[in-house]
Amino acid sequence: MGRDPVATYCPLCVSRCGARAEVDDGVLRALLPDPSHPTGKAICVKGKAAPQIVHHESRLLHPLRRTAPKDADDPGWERISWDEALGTVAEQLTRAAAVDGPESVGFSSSSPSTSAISDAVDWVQRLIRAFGSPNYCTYMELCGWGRYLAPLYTFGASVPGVYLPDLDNAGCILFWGYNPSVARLAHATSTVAAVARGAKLVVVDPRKVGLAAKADHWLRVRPGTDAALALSLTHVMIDNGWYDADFVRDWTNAGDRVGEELVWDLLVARCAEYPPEVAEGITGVPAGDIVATARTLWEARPLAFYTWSGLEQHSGTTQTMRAINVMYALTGSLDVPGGNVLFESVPSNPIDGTELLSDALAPAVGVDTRPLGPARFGFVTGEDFYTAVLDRRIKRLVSFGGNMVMAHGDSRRGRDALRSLDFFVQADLFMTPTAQLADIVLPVTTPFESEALKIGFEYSQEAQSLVQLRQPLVPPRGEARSDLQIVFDLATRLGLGAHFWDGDIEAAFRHQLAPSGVTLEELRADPAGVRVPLTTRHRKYADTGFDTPSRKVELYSATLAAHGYDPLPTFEEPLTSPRSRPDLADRYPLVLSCAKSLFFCETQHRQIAALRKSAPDPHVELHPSTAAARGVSAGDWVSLDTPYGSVRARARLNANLDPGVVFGEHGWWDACDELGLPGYPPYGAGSANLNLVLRQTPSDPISGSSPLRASVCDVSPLEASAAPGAPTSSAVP
Ligand SMILES: Nc1nc2c(c(=O)[nH]1)N[C@H]1C(S)=C(S)[C@@H](COP(=O)(O)OP(=O)(O)OC[C@H]3O[C@@H](n4cnc5c(=O)[nH]c(N)nc54)[C@H](O)[C@@H]3O)O[C@H]1N2
Ligand SMILES: Nc1nc2c(c(=O)[nH]1)N[C@H]1C(S)=C(S)[C@@H](COP(=O)(O)OP(=O)(O)OC[C@H]3O[C@@H](n4cnc5c(=O)[nH]c(N)nc54)[C@H](O)[C@@H]3O)O[C@H]1N2
Ligand code: SF4
Ligand SMILES: [Mo]
Repeated sequence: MGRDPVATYCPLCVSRCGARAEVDDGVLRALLPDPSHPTGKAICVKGKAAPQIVHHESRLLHPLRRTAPKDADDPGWERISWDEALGTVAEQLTRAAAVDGPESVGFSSSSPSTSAISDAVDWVQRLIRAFGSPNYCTYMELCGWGRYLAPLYTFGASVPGVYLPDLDNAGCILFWGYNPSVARLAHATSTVAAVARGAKLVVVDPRKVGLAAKADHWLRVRPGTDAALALSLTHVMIDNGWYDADFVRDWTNAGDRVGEELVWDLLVARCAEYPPEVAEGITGVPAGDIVATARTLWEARPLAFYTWSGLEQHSGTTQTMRAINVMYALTGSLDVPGGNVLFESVPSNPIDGTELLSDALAPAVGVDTRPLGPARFGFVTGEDFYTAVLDRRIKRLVSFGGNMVMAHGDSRRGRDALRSLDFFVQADLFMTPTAQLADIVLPVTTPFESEALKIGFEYSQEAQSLVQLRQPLVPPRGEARSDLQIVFDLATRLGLGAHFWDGDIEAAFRHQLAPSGVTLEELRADPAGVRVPLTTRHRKYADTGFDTPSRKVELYSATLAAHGYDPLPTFEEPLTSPRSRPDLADRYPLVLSCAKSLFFCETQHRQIAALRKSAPDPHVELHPSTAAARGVSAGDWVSLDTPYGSVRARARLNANLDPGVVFGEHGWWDACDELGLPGYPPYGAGSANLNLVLRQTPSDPISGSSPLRASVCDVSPLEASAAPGAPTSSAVP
């Protein structure tokens, strides 16, 4: 490979930034921004650290087999060949399907928002469907429910997950429980440009972070009370006539009757329960700010909005999203220029295997208890997955990335569940607390060692028009293989080759691309990609209505009513907060939430020196007065205490926080040997694993979301002698 930078993109997180790579002698030297790429205006610190990730000494390089029992401190890893590894997996799965049915095999993957599994996730789904298991445990209930699935009950479509904010044309942008400055760089850069051209910005977040500093309104909501805020905003909008009456009349079910009552009157009455003064008492947002924000949302429309994980991990996530969706519907901004728009996409053949779903497919785990939840769409929640493993309905697990025990609440329960599996194979880049529980570990390439096809980059019509074949920049390290190669090889060994072009990935890409008119040869010739001209169509609902039972936007959902849920958006105090748990509030008076780190993706990257040097220790953020009352100073090691145990972190003081609110960080376990910085045990004393002291229950009754973001807690000083000392190895007990 030459020294000229190669056009590529970084798939390490959801932003998928266009980039140019400097490669020298089989070594990735640097990743640089590519302003000519629709997502390439900037590269974040993690992208800049890509060379260190690729070439890190602790990468997994060979397939491994466990030789010691699951509860042994040392799994006794033994190097095996790919043939033996995949042969064993295929044999285990074939036997499982014959003896217990394919549904006894669970599949899992990392979230495509935090990893390059986005390269392969549709193919993973195809494999699961071809194999015939209904049980795919990913993080939909923690990460995708509010954007993708809950809005189906309002709009019949994924708003804001697929109907993305048209930031280039928005009059007003609303980010609710979403911090793109950390989480999705390409959204952040477009928003900065939008604000510079005069768009209004509203940020709803308990912390004043990221774009909140630039916002016209920053609403400091008490964690988990967002539904009350949304209902109050809607109340103010209705009360003042700040809503699109034509859209409401023509395109929502406001005019339908429920018994004697008009849906509209029911909604008006529900919202009237939350006048701004009442909402202030619940949410902590001053009544005047609620009124002023409602005015801006209306007067500065079209409104483009995005919500994300600040709203996803709550006992009331679904109703919160319903409340925000209904408020959004009233602005009439859906699918209009500058609103949330479904951009046209390059025609391609779907490859996620939907056509392979058969009527004989067993029901997914959890569909009986939450019939409208993720299981309805083939996703098993972490809570339900652990239960099904512990009661032996699921006996085997095939996992493409994902650090399940660290990422789901109740890590100990996760460990016990994974230990009890008959067979568990994990494909990953690094050894993790989850991989440590596997029978076989498969080494996976970083995306910079592998090829992937990306059809559309989502953010805008321009971005959607780009098709790019990302080429390997450096050779695979050791014997590592891409997820795509593993899926295709495994499918062939399972006798499913007919659905996988007999293992020929190139033939599969050609099939996928066929309707686009773009060829693999064109893509290979230009690593920067090929653009297919596309024109946005707006107000597509005018063709056939919305994809809901009433063909309209459902302010009132008969589907929810039929299953015993409140058909109107509603607020319920978070079930784990001090107000809900007066029995615990004396001992644990503070509310604990959490947020992502700029420097790491979720539970990854603590071993990368270029990143860890900027964030050497786990932190907990608290108000200076809250700290002072507990004898805690900035930088002190503290104990973060919940009813389920204690973990450690360093205090960071933040005067913008509500004094009753504390923010933690999850994902701390790995050491950084290069900097001599310690790892932390995932389960025992001395742990810094936030999810060790959080629970999967009480979960959202509709979606099964875990309450990771509004739980009772307290903070106390940690004895100096108990503060982390000598580095522990990154090997996990
Ligand atoms: N750098 C980096 N980027 C990432 C990731 C990462 O780990 N690191 N992870 C990727 C993944 S998997 C995801 S899902 C996305 C998530 O992206 P985001 O959703 O932006 O991530 P968070 O920081 O968890 O949450 C967003 C904001 O919600 C706020 N928040 C917390 N509790 C509440 C609440 O109760 N109500 C409201 N209104 N806000 C609340 C937090 O203060 C935070 O600023 O990011 C992706 N990108
Ligand atoms: N308390 C708390 N818990 C949370 C969250 C939170 O905000 N707070 N966030 C939740 C959210 S939004 C999500 S999405 C989940 C994320 O949970 P996970 O999807 O488990 O994400 P990560 O922790 O980033 O772990 C990714 C794993 O996949 C591996 N990996 C990375 N890239 C690849 C690849 O290309 N192929 C393969 N095979 N493996 C790869 C990494 O080495 C790592 O082991 O965590 C959830 N857990
Ligand atoms: S934000 Fe950073 S990690 Fe994510 S895709 Fe862009 S450069 Fe890569
Ligand atoms: Mo996520």
